[in-house]
Amino acid sequence: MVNTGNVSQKKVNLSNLCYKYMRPEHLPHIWCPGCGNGIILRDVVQAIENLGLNRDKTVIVSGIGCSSRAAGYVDFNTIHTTHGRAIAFATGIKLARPELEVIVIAGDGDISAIGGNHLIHAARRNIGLTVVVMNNNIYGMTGGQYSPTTPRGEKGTTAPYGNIDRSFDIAELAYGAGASYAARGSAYHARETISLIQEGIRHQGFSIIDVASVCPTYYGRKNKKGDAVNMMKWQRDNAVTAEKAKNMTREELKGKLVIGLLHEVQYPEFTYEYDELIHRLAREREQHE
Ligand SMILES: Cc1ncc(C[n+]2csc(CCOP(=O)(O)OP(=O)(O)O)c2C)c(N)n1
Ligand code: SF4
Ligand SMILES: [Mg+2]
Repeated sequence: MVNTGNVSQKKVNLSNLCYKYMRPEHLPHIWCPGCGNGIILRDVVQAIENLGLNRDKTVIVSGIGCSSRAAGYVDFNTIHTTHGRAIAFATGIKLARPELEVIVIAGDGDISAIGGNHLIHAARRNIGLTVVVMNNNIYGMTGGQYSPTTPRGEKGTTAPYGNIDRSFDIAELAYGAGASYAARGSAYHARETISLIQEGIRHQGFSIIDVASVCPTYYGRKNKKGDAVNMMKWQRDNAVTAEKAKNMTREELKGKLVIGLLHEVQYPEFTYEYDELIHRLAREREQHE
C-alpha cells in the first residue's frame, strides 16, 4: 500500500494500520518510488492510532501538492482544498466545531509561499490546529520549481543556476509568529516523528511539525543527491537533536538537520478564548436586560 521505506518499526503492525485507515478505492497513490510522503503519512496515522483518537472526530485538511494528496488516502473526515488555503479551511472547521481534532497536512510551498500569510496568522492566534509539513524543499507536483525552503545555492527549474534566496525555517517562522509548539522530524526518523506528531496533537494551541521529506524525482535529481536511499542516509548522518543543537554554534549547525522538540510554550488557545468571550458578552447582556 503506502510506500514505507526501510525504517524498521518495532511494535507497529503496518498491515493492520493500512487496513484500518486507508481508503483502498483511492489507491494506488500518486507518489513516486522512494518519495518520503508515504512514510510521513504513516507517521501521522500511527500518532492518531497511538492517541486512540475517534476517527469521526478527526479531520485531515490539505491544500494542493504531491503532499496534499495525503488527505484523500486516509479514512477520516478529510477535505482536499485549494493551494495554500488549507489553514484557512482548517480554521473555519475548528471555529465551528472546536471539539474536533483538526490536522493539516501540507507541502513546504503550500504552507510557506502562497499560504504563508495564513500560517503566520493562525500561529499568532494560537488556534488549536496541528500542522504537519511534508517538506521536500521544492514544488514537487508542478515539476521542481524552487520553494521558500530550497536551500540557498541549490537548484530548481526556476533556479537553474542556483537559488539566491535565503530559505525559511518553517518551524522557527511559525514559532516566531506565535505558534506554541514547534518541532522537526524527518522521513528517516520515523519513531521520533510519530512521537513529535503525537505531542503536537495533544498540545492545546497551534502546533507545527516540520518533517523533512525526500523527493528523489525533482529535488534529488536536480541537486545530484543520489537516489532515495542516499537521501535518507543523508538525513540519518546529518541529523542533530534539538538538545545537542543548543550547544552548537551557527557555523557548526550549517548543513545539519535539527530534529526534535524546538519550542513548547503554554498560552490560551483561540477557540477557547473566543468561546469565553461569547459567554462573557451573553452574561453581560442578561445583566442589562
Ligand atoms: C492558486 C494556485 N496556484 C498555483 C497552483 C499550482 N500548484 C499546484 S501544487 C503547487 C506547489 C506544490 O509544492 P508544495 O506545496 O511544496 O507541495 P509538493 O508538491 O512539493 O508536495 C503549485 C504552485 C495551484 N494549484 N493553485
Ligand atoms: S515528485 Fe517528489 S514529492 Fe512528488 S511524489 Fe514524486 S518524489 Fe514525491
Ligand atoms: Mg514541496
